[in-house]
Amino acid sequence: MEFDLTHAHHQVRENARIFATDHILPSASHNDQAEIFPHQILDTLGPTGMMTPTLPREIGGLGTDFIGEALIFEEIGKACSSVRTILSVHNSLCALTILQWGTDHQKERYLPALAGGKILGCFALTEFTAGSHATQQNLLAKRSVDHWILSGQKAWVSSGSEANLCLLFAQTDPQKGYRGITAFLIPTDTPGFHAVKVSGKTGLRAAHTAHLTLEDVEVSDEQLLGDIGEGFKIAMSALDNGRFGVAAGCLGQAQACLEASIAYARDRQSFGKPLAGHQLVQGMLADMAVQTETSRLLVYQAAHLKNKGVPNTYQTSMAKLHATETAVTVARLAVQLHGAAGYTNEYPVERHLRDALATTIYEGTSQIQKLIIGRHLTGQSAFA
Ligand code: COS
Repeated sequence: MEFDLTHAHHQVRENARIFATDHILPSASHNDQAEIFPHQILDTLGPTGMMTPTLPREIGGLGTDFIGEALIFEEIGKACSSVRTILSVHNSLCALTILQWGTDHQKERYLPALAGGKILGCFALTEFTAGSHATQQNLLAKRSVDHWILSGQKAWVSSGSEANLCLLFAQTDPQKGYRGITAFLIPTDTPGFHAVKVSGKTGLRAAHTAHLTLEDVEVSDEQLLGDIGEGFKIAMSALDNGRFGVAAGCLGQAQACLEASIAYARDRQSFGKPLAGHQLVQGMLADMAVQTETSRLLVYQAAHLKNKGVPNTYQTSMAKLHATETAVTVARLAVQLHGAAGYTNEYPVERHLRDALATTIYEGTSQIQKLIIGRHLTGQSAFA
């Protein structure tokens, strides 16, 4: 594995850092408090190609590789995990899945618009009774002459109330279990498609989450993504990309909390010297740094495998598990190190702590990641 970044990677990171500093960070706290979905930021981000980092330049992406994507998501995650969440769903779960599984017509129709930020994508797999147990899909797609009629509900869909295009999974043949699940591409303005924003979230408050209800939504065969019955495999392949983006964003959150803590510890005086001179504070910073750097290595390892196009579910789950749990631990230590001030929105660390809590739950909980890792190590499935 190559540890040095190329000149192009440095450039990608610098551009992402400048964008995040100039356009994302200034409104991150306000958008969080007021629950404002950052449409303006996305409008500015679209033309840069950074909304879909690995898509080719010809169709509006940035044309970088997965290390480049990790660098962008790290920089954006440092500034605002809500924006990074929106991008993870848009790029990793929606656009990249269309790139991998779509027909030429679907790619031509959707990818340039997704890449340029002209439309926003979301991903609807979870249901009220199908979270970790994702094979238990209840939303039904029934065949009717030459089209499909979809009815049922989806839960906890990131960007569900804001997106224009929904990659949605439905049961087309309940007798076949997960082999009866099929993926559909559905414009959210299709009659019968309803989204209701969830309120009262602890964190990621600028990244709106919605519950969806589909009432006899009519969908054509052209809107199938992949073949009938291939949906679960498509969902799992999408999550290999999604979990990677989450891990990279959480690396950014941990890095932000570490940097904020170092700055605070150097500045703040206690017992006649800077906090940074106290042994227990140095111990906290050392723990934060080691955990953060371990996340970085795991994210880069997963990126390296993705660049080679080889299976990476095991390494991606390790990166997701470690980086999300680390973001929580490091943000928690950062709040502690900042003392009472860290418990207010005067500093960004409390926002990072609230935001990080969601990342150990969405796109597969930490417990699910451990069971995927355990299955890889033992050959035994705890899900069977
Ligand atoms: N890429 C492509 N195909 C995959 C895959 C992957 N990463 N992982 C599994 N598959 C395929 C398998 O090959 C299998 O297909 P075949 O039977 O044709 O061989 C099929 O998918 C079923 O796989 P598996 O046996 O692993 O399914 P399980 O029921 O054991 O999966 C877990 C269990 C828990 C891993 C899965 O349900 C899961 O990831 N749950 C969490 C869901 C989640 O993250 N939800 C959040 C949604 S987004 S907020």
